[in-house]
Amino acid sequence: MTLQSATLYGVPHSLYTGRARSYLIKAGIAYREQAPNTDHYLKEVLPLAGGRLGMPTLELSDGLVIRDGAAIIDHFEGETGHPFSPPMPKQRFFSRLFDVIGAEGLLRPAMHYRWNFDAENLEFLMFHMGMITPAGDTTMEMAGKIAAAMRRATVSFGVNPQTSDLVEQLYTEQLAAMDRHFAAHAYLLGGRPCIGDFGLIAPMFGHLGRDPKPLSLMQANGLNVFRWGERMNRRDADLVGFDDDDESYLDDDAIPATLIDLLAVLSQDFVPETLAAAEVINAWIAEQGELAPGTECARGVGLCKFDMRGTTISALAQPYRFYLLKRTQDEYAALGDGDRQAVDAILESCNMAPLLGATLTRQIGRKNNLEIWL
Ligand SMILES: N[C@@H](CCC(=O)N[C@@H](CS)C(=O)NCC(=O)O)C(=O)O
Repeated sequence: MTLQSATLYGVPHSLYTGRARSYLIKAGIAYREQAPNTDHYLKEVLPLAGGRLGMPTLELSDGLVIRDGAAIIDHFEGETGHPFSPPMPKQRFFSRLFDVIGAEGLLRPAMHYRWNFDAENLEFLMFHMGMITPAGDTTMEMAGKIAAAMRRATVSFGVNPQTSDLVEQLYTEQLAAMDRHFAAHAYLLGGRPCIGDFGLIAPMFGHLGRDPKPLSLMQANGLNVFRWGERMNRRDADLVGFDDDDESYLDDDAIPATLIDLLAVLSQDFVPETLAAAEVINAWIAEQGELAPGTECARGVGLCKFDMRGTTISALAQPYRFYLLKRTQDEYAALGDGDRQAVDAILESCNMAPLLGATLTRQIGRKNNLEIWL
């Protein structure tokens, strides 16, 4: 099999582009990155991407177009023998769990630290917003419109004046727990990145590891996370600073204690939000009556409400979270008895066990580069 050169449609500051980019770098796939605003993209690529303008989208030299970061990673994993899916079952389960938590579960701090610190970030952000608009007189006006839409999205993910202190408090704890992990291990599961590392890099690079305000927080309070972010954007394993230069997953299907501690912190909003979102989406499905198979999944289908340390958070209920979570649940279903008991004990200890029962009444698939209801 020959790996082809690819064009990655994305921009430096895009959360989801960061996940696909890191994968391409680590997998050694030749690519060039372009903003999704060229004539070629709009006329040739976008129609093949289901008509959905979204970053990342990948175009291969044979004309194949793949929209969606998970689908891009799936494509190459499938072609190359799954080099970033741990071969051992427990590690494979936790890799998938981190993929969904990383890609979908840290949008509040990512958006808050980007859009609610204008003194530190605004000039930097407007420079970057200009990258996704077509060149011309109206560029800055359009950049302003994109920024306004992103501020609205920040609120829809659950950040507002009543919740922002809590978002900051929780992110401080999450960053500290990540820092303790990456002080001991170069990647989530040892000396080699797994699918979960790519999910986690999505919020931790483009937003939280790059915008001025959160970057300064990370450099002050999460140096080991900062180094992991660098490592995730380098071709080599970059184990500088570690005595152990073993570039493999931890022996014996081990799940490190620091990772379990991190999951306990991440569970605090990820679990109640996921349970609340499942309820809202399932009620929405029930209300649809005839939801024809093949109908495109909307980004959100209503607001879910959940309690977090005495504060009510109201956030968009997004079906896509369950598309990724199902893959984690499928890994769980494939575990043998001994491994299942071990995973159960870990999930109980970090309060993540309820996720196993958070399912939708309709499954989500993909067709023509779009997520659809099956
Ligand atoms: N599920 C997609 C989400 C992609 C996504 O939301 N990308 C953002 C940029 S980071 C975007 O393009 N937003 C504009 C839109 O969706 O219209 C993935 O994982 O790739």
